[in-house]
Amino acid sequence: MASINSAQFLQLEEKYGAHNYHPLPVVLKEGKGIYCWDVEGKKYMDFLSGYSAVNQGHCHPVILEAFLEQASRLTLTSRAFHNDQLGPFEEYMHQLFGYDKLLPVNTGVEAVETGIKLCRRWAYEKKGLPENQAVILVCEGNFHGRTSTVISFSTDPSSRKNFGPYMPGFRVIPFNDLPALEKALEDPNVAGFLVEPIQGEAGVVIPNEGYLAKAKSLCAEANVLFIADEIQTGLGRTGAMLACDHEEVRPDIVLLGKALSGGMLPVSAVLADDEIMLTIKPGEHGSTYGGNPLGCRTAISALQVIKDEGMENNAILCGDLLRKGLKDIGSRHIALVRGKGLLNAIVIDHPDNEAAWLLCLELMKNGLLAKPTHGDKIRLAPPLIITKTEIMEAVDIIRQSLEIL
Ligand code: IF1
Repeated sequence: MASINSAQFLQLEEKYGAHNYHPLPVVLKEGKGIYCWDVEGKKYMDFLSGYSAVNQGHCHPVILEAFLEQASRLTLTSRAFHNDQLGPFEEYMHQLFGYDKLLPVNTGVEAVETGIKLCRRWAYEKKGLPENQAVILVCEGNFHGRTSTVISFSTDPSSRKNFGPYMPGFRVIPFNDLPALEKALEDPNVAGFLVEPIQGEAGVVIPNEGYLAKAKSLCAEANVLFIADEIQTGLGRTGAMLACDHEEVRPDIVLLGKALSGGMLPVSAVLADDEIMLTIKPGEHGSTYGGNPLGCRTAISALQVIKDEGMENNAILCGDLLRKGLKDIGSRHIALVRGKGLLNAIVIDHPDNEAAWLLCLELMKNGLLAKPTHGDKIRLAPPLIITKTEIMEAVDIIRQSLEIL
C-alpha cells in the first residue's frame, strides 16, 4: 500500500474497526527506546509505555535479538510436548522471585483468572471451604482486566454495565482501609484478597505506608491468600521488581504480565509455592500459547535487561526528578502529583472537564504522548530507560503545554 497519511489510517479504523477505544489522533509507525514516530515522521516521547508493557523501551535491541533468534527457530509447540525454553524460563523466574513454581499464560487478565482459579482450588482442597462458597475480596477502584469474571467485580460502571450476569464469589472493600479488610476477614469463607499494590487505572492511587504489610499479616492470620496483581506495578515500574518489595511483603500469589516480554508479545505468569500451585493437576488448566518457547526466551531477555541496565534504580531517581519537576511548574491546574518510581499521574484541576484531554492533545502537538484516565488524571509512565535530561525535557513540554489551560 502506498504510504497513506494519518487521517486516512484513522478513517480505516473508524470504518472497519470496533470502536472499543478512543485513542489520541496519532498513528505510530516506529518505536525506539522512549521515542515513537508517527506516519508523518513526527517524533514523540512515549509517556504511556504501552500501559507499562514496554518498561524496557520500544524494540529494545537485546530483547529483539533474542526474539528474532527464537522466532526463526521455534515459536510454538503447545504444552502437549516440552520445549527447550520453558524450563529455563521457570528456573530463571524461581531464582529472581523465589517462588516454587510458575504457571505461564499470555495476557494479564489470563494471569488474574488463573490466580482466581488457584485461590479457589486451594480454598476447597487445602483450607477446606465448602464447595462453591469461596469468597475473594477485591478493592473499590480495582482494575484487573476485561473478562466477564474480572469485570464482575469491577466498580467502574463503564467496565461492568450490561455485561451481566456476573460471576459470584467476590466482595468489594475499600482500598487502603485496614479496618474494612479486618472486618471482611471475619467471614470464614474468605479465600483470598486480590489487590493492586498501587491502583493504576484509578489514577495511580498509592496506599498508606504499611498498608500492604499489615494487609498481608491480617490475611496470614485468617489463612487467606494475599494475591498481588503486579501486572502494571511490577518489573521495575515502581523502582523494584515487585511493588510489594518496598514493604518487604511476599504475596502468596504474584500475577505478572505486560513488561514480562518487553512489549514483544503477550507473556504473563502466575507465581506461587507448591501448596497452592500443585492444587491444579495435569489437564485442569492451560492455554494454547501458554509457555510457548518464543515467549519464554523473550521473557528471560526482557527480565535480564531490567537487571543488567539497573532500571529499578533509574525508575527511582527519574521518578523523583519527574515529580519534583512537575511540582516546580507550580501550575494552578495541577491539583496533585503522585507516583512511585516511574508510575506517576497528575490530577488536573480545571472547570472544563475536557481539560485533561485537551492538555494531552497539546502535549502530543509538543512531542509527548500521554493519555487521561478517568477524566481528570493523566498518567505519566515513560520507559524505565529514560534519562534525567529527557525527564527535564518532558517537564518543559508539560510546562509549555499547560499554557493552553
Ligand atoms: C485496557 C492501565 C488499565 C492491569 C492490571 C491486569 C490487567 C491490566 C493492574 C489486564 C491491564 C491495561 C488494559 C488496558 C488499559 C490498561 C490499564 F492501567 F494499565 F493503563 F486498564 F488499567 N491487571 N491494564 O493494569 O492485563 O489483559 O490487558 O494484558 O483494557 O484498556 P491485560
